[in-house]
Amino acid sequence: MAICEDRVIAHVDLDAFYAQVEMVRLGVDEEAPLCVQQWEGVIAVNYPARKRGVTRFDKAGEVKKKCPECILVHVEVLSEEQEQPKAKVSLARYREASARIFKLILREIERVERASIDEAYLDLTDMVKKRRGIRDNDENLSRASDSIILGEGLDPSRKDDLSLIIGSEITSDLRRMIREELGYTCSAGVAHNKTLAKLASAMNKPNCQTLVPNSCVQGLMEKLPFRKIRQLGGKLGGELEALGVETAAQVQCYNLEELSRRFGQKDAHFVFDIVRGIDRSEVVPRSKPKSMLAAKSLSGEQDWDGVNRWLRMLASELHDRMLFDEEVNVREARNLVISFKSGSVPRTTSKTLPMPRGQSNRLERMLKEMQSLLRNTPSFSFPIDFLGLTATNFEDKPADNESINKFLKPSAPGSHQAPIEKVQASKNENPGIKKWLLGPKAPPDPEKQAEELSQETADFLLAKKLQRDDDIEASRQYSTGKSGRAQLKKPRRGTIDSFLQKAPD
Ligand code: DCP
Ligand code: CA
Repeated sequence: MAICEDRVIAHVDLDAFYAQVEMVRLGVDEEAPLCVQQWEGVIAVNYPARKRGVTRFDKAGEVKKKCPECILVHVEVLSEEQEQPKAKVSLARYREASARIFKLILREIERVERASIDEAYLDLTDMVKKRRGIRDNDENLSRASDSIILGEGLDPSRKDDLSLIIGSEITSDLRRMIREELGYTCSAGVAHNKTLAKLASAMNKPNCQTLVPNSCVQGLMEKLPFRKIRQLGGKLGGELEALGVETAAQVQCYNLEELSRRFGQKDAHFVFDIVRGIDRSEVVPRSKPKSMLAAKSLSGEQDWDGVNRWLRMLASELHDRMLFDEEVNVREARNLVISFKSGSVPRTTSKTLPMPRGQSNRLERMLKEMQSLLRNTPSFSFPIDFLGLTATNFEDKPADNESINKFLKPSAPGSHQAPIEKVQASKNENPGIKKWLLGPKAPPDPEKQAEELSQETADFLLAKKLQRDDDIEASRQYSTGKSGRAQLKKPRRGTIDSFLQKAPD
């Protein structure tokens, strides 16, 4: 099969991310069960709590029943009113932690694509090539340090396997740095493309990395439900399902002609390749969010007083984040998208405004312009069930030599990290920063961007959900020991088995 690729790609995913952020912030013991709570729901569960049967679908009360010693930390609430319908939560702590992590990753790795708040793809190809040149005769290369290897093992005399071993060393070093400097554990997949790396990173959580040699890919596809492949989680996957197939290998039975008839040529080629573990998509250097959304589902606001109160709260949150972003990423949003849902209309409507320029008095100017726009929009009618504000269309600002690094300076695990207020206090210093990464400019259509953002979120959640059920089954029979001999390996620390047995989280 023509999957042999020269590239080495890693996918890094923080373990129980929000929960770890709270553990580090509060100095909680690593073995202590902890969940992050948002009102009555649970949004992150650490691994000690998962061991005790707690899942992300539990309510706070159920968590306490299952695990009375579990520490429940509520996400930050912005308003003084602590009641759900009146208050707005803030995810600033997690965004800040994410910024620190990406800063560290970018210090070590050149080509980084931010996939979500706690996930990144790394293209290690060039780094691997450089190291390979000086390490050809290094006997230690027969091992892949602390990784679980899928399939028949690795053969260091093969160029592709050797690259994977070196890639695993780089990834392992990076994970150690994240752990030692910031206090967080993460898991990783190392493979020859993004899709395989992403599949692998979830296989042996927490705090472990999994390698996907080319030789194991067909075996993996034999058992892999194709829905677990990130890009086949959505509509395309649904259409494939209608064919009555379940595994990636079953989809391989359809030739290109048949697939083209059903899905059109472009999708057919994509499906044909992906179910064989072939993915040519590039790691697109990008470490900054494409847009920023502050939103709230409402219980039918009936008048302007209620709507204005929410507009102010959302705009204020968005504005704080913009200030932080302007300093860290040296760029400014050019557009402001207001999205709303009126009770009588089934769809969400979005309207775009130019973002008021300059920081002085900007929050008030944003509010004034939004109110005026909504008052002149006939489809804006009470009751209002949803309001969302998106900052989009970012443009780089000229950088100066000052740096925001002080705000992102790692703090020792357990210590308090720089609060976001510090960043606001410095807003007039106009600091510059060495750009984190030269990424492509945001696409020009802000409404499309807002749509993409919500689609991204939906895809992300769906992909996560699908990932968690039983895809690891497919890999379980293809793990080997470090000897490289084929065997049905009992994974280190039983991580795959426990992952398989646990309730979906
Ligand atoms: N998150 C959320 N609501 C969801 C899914 C996730 O608020 N439905 C937040 C909390 C998570 C963070 O996003 O900590 C990252 O999501 P992940 O799906 O990566 O889950 P975790 O990092 O918590 O766990 P894992 O170790 O399985 O990656
Ligand atoms: Ca995660």
